[in-house]
Amino acid sequence: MDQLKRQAAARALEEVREGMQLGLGTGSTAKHFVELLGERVAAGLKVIGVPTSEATRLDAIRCGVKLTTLDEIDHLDMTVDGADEIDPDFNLIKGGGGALLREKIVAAASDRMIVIADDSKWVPTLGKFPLPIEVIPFGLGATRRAIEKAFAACGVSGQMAVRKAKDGHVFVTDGGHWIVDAQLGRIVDPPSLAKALSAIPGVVEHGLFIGLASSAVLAGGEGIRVIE
Ligand code: ABF
Repeated sequence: MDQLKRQAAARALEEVREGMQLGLGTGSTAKHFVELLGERVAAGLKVIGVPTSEATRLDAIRCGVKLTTLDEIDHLDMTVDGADEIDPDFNLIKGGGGALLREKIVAAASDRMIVIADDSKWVPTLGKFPLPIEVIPFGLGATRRAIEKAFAACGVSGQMAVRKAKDGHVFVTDGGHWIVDAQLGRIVDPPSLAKALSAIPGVVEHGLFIGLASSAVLAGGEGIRVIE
């Protein structure tokens, strides 16, 4: 599986050109991309990156990839990031790694977003993977009730749980927020659900990425598939 992820990362690397400003994703597949990019940088390629998490920031530094911020530059040419699920309309679920807020800010500032993944992430309908929703801890009860109403209005329902870290404490995002994971099973209308969740005051961001990805590089037993 790790080999497949590295192959997808290597294929996305072929899209990188000299001088590009790149969004650097988070997760095990994106980590391969950062490492392979680091090899190209060591060989003389000049690019600059904006990381989508503290983990990726540290990886990029370790790999010798020069970094900047979205305050210092006004756009990104391309973002390369992983996903938890991808549907045929390029709607995504992201956030299993907890970095969805920065990932979405970076993707939205990019001219293109390439999703890299092993082909188990390609699904006919989103929702088997629990939908991460980043929330403000204050007033969480009210926020959860509002989320339930949004689910009902969009024809979905399911259990919600505040994400825990490995040590058993509440998982805290890079932005200092919490994540609620919702087991929805099947999201019939991802754009409508995305809109409804974004309208809730206590929701900082959610893991539905709609209209952001422009292509997917999927690695499977039969090789690499690029879907555009
Ligand atoms: C990030 O990492 C996330 O949005 C997604 O949750 C996860 C995918 O991880 P992996 O590449 O390790 O499967 O892209």
